[in-house]
Amino acid sequence: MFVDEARIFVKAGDGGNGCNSLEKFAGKKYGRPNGGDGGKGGSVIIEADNNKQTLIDFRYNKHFKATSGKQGGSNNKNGEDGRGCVIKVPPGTVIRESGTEVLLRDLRQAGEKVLIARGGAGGKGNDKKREATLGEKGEAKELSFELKLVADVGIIGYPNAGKSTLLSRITSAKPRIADFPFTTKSPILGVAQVGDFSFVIADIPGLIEGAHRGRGLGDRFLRHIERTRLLLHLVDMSGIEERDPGDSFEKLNKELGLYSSSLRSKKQVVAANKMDIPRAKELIVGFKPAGVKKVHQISALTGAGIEKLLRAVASELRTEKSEE
Ligand SMILES: Nc1nc2c(ncn2[C@@H]2O[C@H](COP(=O)(O)OP(=O)(O)OP(=O)(O)O)[C@@H](O)[C@H]2O)c(=O)[nH]1
Ligand SMILES: [Mg+2]
Repeated sequence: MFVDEARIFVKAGDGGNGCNSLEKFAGKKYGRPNGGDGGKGGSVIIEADNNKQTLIDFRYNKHFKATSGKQGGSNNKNGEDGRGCVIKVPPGTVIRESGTEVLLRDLRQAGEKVLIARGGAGGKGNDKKREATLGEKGEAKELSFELKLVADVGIIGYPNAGKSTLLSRITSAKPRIADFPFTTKSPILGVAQVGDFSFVIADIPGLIEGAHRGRGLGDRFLRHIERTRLLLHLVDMSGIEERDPGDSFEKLNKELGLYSSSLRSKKQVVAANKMDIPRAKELIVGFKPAGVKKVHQISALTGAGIEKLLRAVASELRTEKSEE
């Protein structure tokens, strides 16, 4: 199951209390203070890890606690520090404070980590203070996670347009392909290679008009292409679905705009798919979407035109990179 939202609770360890203790000497009325310090509480750390692909781990396991520091002892013995707790999340996890939704951190790359709840400092023993002090409380937080996959290119299109077929042809990913809409139920990533250049491409469930109102599988998967640098807009040119390709193209872009203006303004490479079907050759003549300089004619099934399409995508990504 693909889970891309989660809510968890974290609690850092409390600091151990300082110790009040007096070293007794024979014949002396007052002893020398020798209470040790309390140990520090462990902190909670969140780390992005490539072995994690979704937030499914957090469906049932929602509470994470670091251990508290031990109390100080007599003979100037300091308490042991608490152990930290490391939570692993997939790269692309956005961490917010639950409720306020204040952004705490966006962990994009594997290995990136953040200290999210600090352990409490240990109290001082009476060997340092007149009176031993209490340990501080460790921070406690409720967090919300949102996973936004990190891909360079996102494939968008109506259900059945051939998005998964294309992904399976250009990467080693093995998405389900079938002759009915909404075959793909969750995003899938693959790595495409063009010469020595490679990029990550995401296949997401098909979109339909009204997706922003929840029609079809809705627009909830669009978050996974929000961070792409380029969209590959795949249009079914076969006419099998009784859809006019030009009309579909416009409608899908409208849906993108209704979701977010930044998604709508993302650069698109447009490809007409299923060009192996004779009817597609007739329909392509009338397919002149406004503002689109080139429409790549491909067949994800036979592989025709794919090589050229990939080179165009790679070159767009390269120019964009050099502009950065
Ligand atoms: N003739 C022909 N059929 C194709 C081509 N590309 C895909 N198909 C067929 O179209 C159907 C849908 O393909 P998918 O790749 O599952 O489509 P999708 O866009 O991923 O669909 P959803 O996951 O439902 O959004 C399958 O039966 C494919 O075999 C093509 O270039 N030519
Ligand atoms: Mg699919």
